[in-house]
Amino acid sequence: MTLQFSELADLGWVPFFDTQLDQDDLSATIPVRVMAVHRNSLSVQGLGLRQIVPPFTADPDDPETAATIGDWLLLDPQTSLPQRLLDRKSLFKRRAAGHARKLQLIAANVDTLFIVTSCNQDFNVARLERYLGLALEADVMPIIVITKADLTDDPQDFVRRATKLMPGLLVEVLDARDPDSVAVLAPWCAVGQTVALVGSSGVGKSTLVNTLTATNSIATQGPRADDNKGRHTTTARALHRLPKGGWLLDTPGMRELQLTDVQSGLAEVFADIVDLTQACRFADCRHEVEPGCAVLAAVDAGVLDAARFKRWQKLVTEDARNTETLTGRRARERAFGKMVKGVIKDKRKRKRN
Ligand SMILES: Nc1nc2c(ncn2[C@@H]2O[C@H](COP(=O)(O)OP(=O)(O)OP(=O)(O)O)[C@@H](O)[C@H]2O)c(=O)[nH]1
Ligand SMILES: [Mg+2]
Ligand SMILES: [Zn+2]
Repeated sequence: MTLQFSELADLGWVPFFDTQLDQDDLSATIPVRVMAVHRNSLSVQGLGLRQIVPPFTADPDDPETAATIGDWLLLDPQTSLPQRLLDRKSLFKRRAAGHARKLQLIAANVDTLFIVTSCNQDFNVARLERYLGLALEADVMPIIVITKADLTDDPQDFVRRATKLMPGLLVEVLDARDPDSVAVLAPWCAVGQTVALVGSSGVGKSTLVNTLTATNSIATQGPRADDNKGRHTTTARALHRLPKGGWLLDTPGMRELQLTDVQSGLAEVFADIVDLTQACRFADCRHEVEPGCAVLAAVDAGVLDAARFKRWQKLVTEDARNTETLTGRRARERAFGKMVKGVIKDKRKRKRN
């Protein structure tokens, strides 16, 4: 069963979402995409429909089921209230800084992540690997976009170094100010495609967005004072239409994405090392001093780059630390939530009797 509406495809609807609907859903509800998130409401868009609806969480016990930007919802046409959150193709999430480390959803159903760096001192393979881990963890296809090609004699050297990060990785080098140069990104900006950008300050993200959208709607930034005030030129969380028909995610949250819960993403970036660990003599090998360590052997034999191995170790340690504390906390929070619910139920029962 397929929804034959090109307008939905325009919004990013694909068969993956069709398969989640039965005949009743189709006749009784309207699929809409969350196009913008406001403090206390969502802007949604569907077939000939633009509307503001209240926030929606499918399972109050699970913060991951809160509708976020890019999500697809089924609306009840009578009440205009969201009824259901469709499964996502991809999800960016992060743990907020600070003590509670609350889960924040950044965006759902992004197809492509442009990992932006430039042909200068910003180019840093360890940082790129982190971003790759984030993309793969979120189930989003990463593309390395290297800007400022015009400022170096040998842009291809940067391409070579980036391409080595992962087998099959796509890398583009360009001048972010030049529409002809930026045109290489067109395939990922076409109708129905949703793209997002990450990268350090000053690499040219806003410049790239301006060129992609052929406007000056998103301010580029010159050097600025180092207090963080006024730093986030773009504060809305919204999907913006690209001239090629795709959607560009614009949210400050992408800036704060960090390395939490990204084991599987990292395992993909460093698949070769993970494979090697299978051959270590001890299942709990830490690849430090253990006899029969296949990873150390590969480094010794010159098959595995020692610096890359070090970066992997550092990422894995960091991730383990983050995840461990989170799992513990989450379990406690769940237990507490259940307890509170139980008490409330109890009270209600007693009142009724
Ligand atoms: N020569 C050259 N300059 C560029 C290129 N891309 C960006 N710039 C310049 O680099 C500076 C920073 O670019 P922005 O687009 O503001 O960088 P940004 O990534 O948005 O930075 P934040 O918003 O701070 O995260 C601007 O002066 C741009 O004009 C490029 O490909 N070539
Ligand atoms: Mg910017
Ligand atoms: Zn080992």
